[in-house]
Amino acid sequence: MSPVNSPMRVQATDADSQPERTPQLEALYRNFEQQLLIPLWTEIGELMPPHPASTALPHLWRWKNLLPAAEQAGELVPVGRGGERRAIALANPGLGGQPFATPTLWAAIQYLNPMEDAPVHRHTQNAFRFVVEGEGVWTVVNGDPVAMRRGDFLPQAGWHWHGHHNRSASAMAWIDGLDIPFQHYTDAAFFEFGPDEVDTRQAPERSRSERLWAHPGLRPLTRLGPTPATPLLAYRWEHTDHALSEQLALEAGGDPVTVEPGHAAVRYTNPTTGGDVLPTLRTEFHRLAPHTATAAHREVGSSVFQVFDGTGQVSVGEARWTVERGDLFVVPSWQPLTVETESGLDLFRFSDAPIFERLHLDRSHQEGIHA
Ligand code: 1HN
Repeated sequence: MSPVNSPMRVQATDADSQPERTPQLEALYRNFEQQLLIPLWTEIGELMPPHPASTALPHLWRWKNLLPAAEQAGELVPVGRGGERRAIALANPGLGGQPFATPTLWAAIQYLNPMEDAPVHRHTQNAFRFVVEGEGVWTVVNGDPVAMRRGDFLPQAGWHWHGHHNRSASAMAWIDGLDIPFQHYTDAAFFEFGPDEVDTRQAPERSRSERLWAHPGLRPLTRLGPTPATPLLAYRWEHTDHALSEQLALEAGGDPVTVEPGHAAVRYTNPTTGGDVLPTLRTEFHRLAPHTATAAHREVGSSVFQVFDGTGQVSVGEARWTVERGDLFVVPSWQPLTVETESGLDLFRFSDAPIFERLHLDRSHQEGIHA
């Protein structure tokens, strides 16, 4: 049914403002339809909502279901040129069956068996890996082999060559985040295959990027200019963990350094700018101390969270879940989020916030604070 003839669409606007459906008006609407014209007066409710009303839904994917599905894919589906990656995308139930977690964000679980290689390619989409368990895979980004271990965050900017290798005795799974939906809607994406030869150099303990960039507050004098994406290819768990435990320890000593009581948080940043690691993606790690509840918070733009450790209760809009290690959930634009935990909870988060900030469309609201 076409939009103009759809009773749903007309009801979405103020029915009193709609003209009487005379035969002449029906004829005009048919004429519009034939000419591919749509009058604003039947559409305005949906196009100009009083606040963001995402069709994306709050949704939870449980790691205990995701991981066995990825393992089965590991048995049944080879990885190689063409398919490129054994990545299984989270498809938001409000987004019409597309492989999109939110209107802007892709999230997937990726799985690589022992001795497997995911071939080299590059694309304009910005990407990262986050590892919730396991090790043994390394990713080679523009020729720099980078080991992947539990808790590590590995950004990889658009148009960088990359392939993944597993030469260990065990299979490994991790999550991928990319800005694929955003680049798809905006017709911005390019893709190229890389060489088929496999680069089997085992990743050293520290990648070249870490040897250059992973020294707090210090940068090479030959690399003083800003770069749009971070040159550091691995943010190691020991640093993230330590930064968060220090915030909570300082707070316990009376120093108000946390975002709210019991809630420590860090943002992964580009050391050349202090801004977000990737032009379109913001990534953060949040740690809630035991017996903590956050205030309800909402913001323009969407997020995906993965539980790294602990258990808790999460509510997003009308949805409420008990979450545990590995679980992934989606927070659509402007839906209020609250998190509570008795045991303590570690959460990795990624969002599209840099896009909205750069366009001055960012807005947020925290319970008790008037933004
Ligand atoms: C990709 O290159 C990776 O490099 C993961 O691991 C997921 C999804 C769509 C297109 C390219 C990766 C991807 C992807």
